[in-house]
Amino acid sequence: MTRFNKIVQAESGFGFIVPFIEYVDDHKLGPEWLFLVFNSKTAELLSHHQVEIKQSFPKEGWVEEDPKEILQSVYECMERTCEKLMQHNIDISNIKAIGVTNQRETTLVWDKETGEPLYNAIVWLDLRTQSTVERLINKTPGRNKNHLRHKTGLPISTYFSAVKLRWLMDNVSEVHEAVMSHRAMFGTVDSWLIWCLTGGKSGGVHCTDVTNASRTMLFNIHTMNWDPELCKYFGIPMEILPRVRSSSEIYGLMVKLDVISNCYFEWNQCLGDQSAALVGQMCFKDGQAKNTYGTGCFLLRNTGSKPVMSDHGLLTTVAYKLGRDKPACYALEGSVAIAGAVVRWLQDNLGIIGSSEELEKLAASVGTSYGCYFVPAFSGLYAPYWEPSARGIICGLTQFTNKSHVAFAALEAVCFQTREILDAMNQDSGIPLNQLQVDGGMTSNRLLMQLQADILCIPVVKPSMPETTALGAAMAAGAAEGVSVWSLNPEDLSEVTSEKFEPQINPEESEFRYARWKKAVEKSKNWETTQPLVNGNGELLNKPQHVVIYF
Ligand SMILES: *[C@@H]1O[C@H](CO)[C@@H](O)[C@H](O)[C@H]1NC(C)=O
Ligand SMILES: *[C@@H]1O[C@H](CO)[C@@H](O)[C@H](O)[C@H]1NC(C)=O
Ligand SMILES: *[C@H]1O[C@H](CO)[C@@H](O)[C@H](O)[C@H]1NC(C)=O
Repeated sequence: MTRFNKIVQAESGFGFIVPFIEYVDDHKLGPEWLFLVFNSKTAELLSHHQVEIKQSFPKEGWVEEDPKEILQSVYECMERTCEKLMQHNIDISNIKAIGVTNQRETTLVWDKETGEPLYNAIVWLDLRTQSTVERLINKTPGRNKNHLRHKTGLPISTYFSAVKLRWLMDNVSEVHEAVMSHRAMFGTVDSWLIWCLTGGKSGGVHCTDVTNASRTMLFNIHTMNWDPELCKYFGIPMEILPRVRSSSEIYGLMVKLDVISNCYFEWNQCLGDQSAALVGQMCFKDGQAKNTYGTGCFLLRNTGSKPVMSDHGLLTTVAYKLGRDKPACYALEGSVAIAGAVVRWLQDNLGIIGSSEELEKLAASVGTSYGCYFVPAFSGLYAPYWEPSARGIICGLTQFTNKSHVAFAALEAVCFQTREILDAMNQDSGIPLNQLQVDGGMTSNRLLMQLQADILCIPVVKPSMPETTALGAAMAAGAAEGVSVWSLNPEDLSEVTSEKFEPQINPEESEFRYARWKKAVEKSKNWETTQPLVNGNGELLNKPQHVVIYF
């Protein structure tokens, strides 16, 4: 059992246990569900269980998950966790609230009368809606992908739920019919779980929180409501949308499950995974930022009660709203598509390493890339470039270069990409960040953390406790009105113990390397063209490729 440092004090101080359901997509494993139970007095992890779930890839660029498997794996996690708690003589009737963290954007539609999902969940990084997105953008004045940004904070992209939902209504007859006959319910994974766990077809609660809603493209981040104009734009009937709630309140009473005897869960709560990490990292103040290193990287910077519209390709998103009457807090967000994924690529596609630990060893053995730069633009470049035609390159190779240098360059690439987003954030907000808080699977790589500090020229701070996202969700659940086993007042929170990586190279060297990286990025651009290549007889030589991700 992992012991966490004491970081929060319970208001009532009785050590209630606050579990949450967590979705993890680390770079080492497939996605999995966890059920974790914390002691709300000591923030100690009491017990947990995890179950891996499958993703299917029916066509190139398509990514799906089975909603029933998601639900089953959550049930299994809960059951096993409760068994473990009972083995340790912990009274599970102390469980007062459940939180959930999951991916945003992933889109589900189910039938409220039968309780059955009508199609697989379409996962956030699925690219099937590319042509829909292109069509929508072509229809906007000036072919402007930022046409809806003033309301949503988002560019029109395959990333967000609205286009996925549109695709389901157009292409899946069961979904179409259910929508026509008023039986359809739409939701992200959290909505699906809450609905099922609060009774499903017999009175389940259909809701989501503001952070998930803000990533559908149907939600107005200023009014904090579903927007009738946006719904009309995408042709989506508002009756299928979940009710939008704050990130920390009681959503409903959990039904007693067959699988868990003697276990009465009372409340539900949700918080977006990235936002949960922000809460778990105690980034409550305007200007604080954190980076989560997983398959990709997600940087969030708290901008307080004010939504800041980005001029540098970042997303404006709702970070959290901790209570029904509490103000919403906004964030600027930037994503690096390929971070941990580059480690997997070196392992699975090139076979030059056997594990991610080996990568760190190899890279550490040389301590330099020896002038080698690796731009992993496997699916184009994201923020701040938005160059869908870019492709990955490894450049600066010499006779001397070996796999250790390439390994080092791969780690550096994660750091350079983070710096690019941070620079964009600094420009948008006008105030440079003075330290970066980090979490996620890759932060166990100490070399990476040191490199990150060197390349950013600011300290990188890593909490000693790894499960910050989970703890954030549990804290929001525990702080909900009517539960109140945790206080989220900054004065009540003691300092998180953390490890700090200070920059160790001089800023000139850092700038020099960053400038070289930028040069490498330039070389990666304009590689893949969407123009089909035609031979002398007008025959197609290659199939047109549309690996285009708009932001
Ligand atoms: C989905 O529906 C759209 C609009 O009707 C159509 O253009 C597209 O070809 C369909 N895609 C698939 C995979 O069926
Ligand atoms: C790569 O080259 C460096 C410098 O010559 C050397 O120290 C290192 O062991 C080499 N690594 C591999 C895997 O050959
Ligand atoms: C919304 O999406 C995020 C994914 O980032 C998830 O963690 C959260 O639990 C979802 N739902 C709610 C109600 O918060």
